[in-house]
Amino acid sequence: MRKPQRFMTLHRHILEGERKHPEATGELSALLADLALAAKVISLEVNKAGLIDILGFTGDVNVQGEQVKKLDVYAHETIVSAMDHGGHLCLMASEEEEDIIHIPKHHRIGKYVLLFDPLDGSSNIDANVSIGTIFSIFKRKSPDGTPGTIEDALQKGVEQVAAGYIVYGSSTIFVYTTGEGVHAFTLDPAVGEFLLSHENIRIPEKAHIYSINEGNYKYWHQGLKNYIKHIQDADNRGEKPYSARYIGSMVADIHRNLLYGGIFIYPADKRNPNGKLRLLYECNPMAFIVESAGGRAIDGKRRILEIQPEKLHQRVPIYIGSKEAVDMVERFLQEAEE
Ligand code: AHM
Ligand code: MG
Repeated sequence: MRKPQRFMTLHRHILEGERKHPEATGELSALLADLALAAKVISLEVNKAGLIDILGFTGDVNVQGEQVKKLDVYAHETIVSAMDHGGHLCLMASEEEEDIIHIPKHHRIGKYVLLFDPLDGSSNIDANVSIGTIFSIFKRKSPDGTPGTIEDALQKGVEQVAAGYIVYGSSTIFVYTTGEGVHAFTLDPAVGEFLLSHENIRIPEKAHIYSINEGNYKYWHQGLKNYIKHIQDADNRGEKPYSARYIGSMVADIHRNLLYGGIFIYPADKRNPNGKLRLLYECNPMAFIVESAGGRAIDGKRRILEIQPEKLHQRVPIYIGSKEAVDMVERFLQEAEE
């Protein structure tokens, strides 16, 4: 990782990236800038989460007589209203909404598609644990100028033109890639800007952290049980032992593993043959980011990015992180099947 230049804002970084591509129209940059604004608004609200009770916002109506929204609904609505009139999108889809979201009439219809999970890990909010927004951007397949169709949303992850996440943690960090390096920007709340804090992140090839909900052990398939046992025994083989770290908030778990090296697993098990996490809103964007940082992401057999989505809210198992670790779990899963 190169030491960042000082005072490189997210906006400037995106523009400089775009200048390397003379064919670029500036639309993707503008779209990412709109998303960064939505992230700042959500971050402000996340930081106030614990105050709702203290300030007497009981029930559903706050002191101004406004409806108090659940934070995930608030995040969803913030992103939709920040993005639907920019003129860059032909449609959106959100984990919080069943169907695709069309661009309202009278707004320009653009050439990009935005898929997002507005507030992932929202069960952690009340405990002040990190949560995040995840996004994925594609170019449309349908003809320009027409309203987008579901086929625009159901593209393989390899077609992504950009993806990223925002983690609302001890600080707010915006991480994005256009496939050429993964970069992180930390929000300076005083100036209200995301400033470059980690340029060209490379995930360490070896993992020393594993992240999985071990409470589900009895439902796991044998290959996964064997793999977890194997890494827990690392020190018996004279190797550095693994640490278990599981926040239960995918954005925070993957962000940490991206920086320190690790594997995050949400497997298929005997109860849930497709795991829990969503291909379009969680797994594809994270797979694009982690692969762009030198890691791997599979569903056990296939590369996540090569799965053809069949429906908007499709779930897939995921094994994602440091390359060597994903290679190894893949071998254990295969061996148990033979
Ligand atoms: P959500 O989209 O309802 O917030 O659920 C997704 C979250 C992920 O952030 C996290 O990795 C996972 O659910 C944790 O699930 P579990 O509690 O089953 O371990
Ligand atoms: Mg989610």
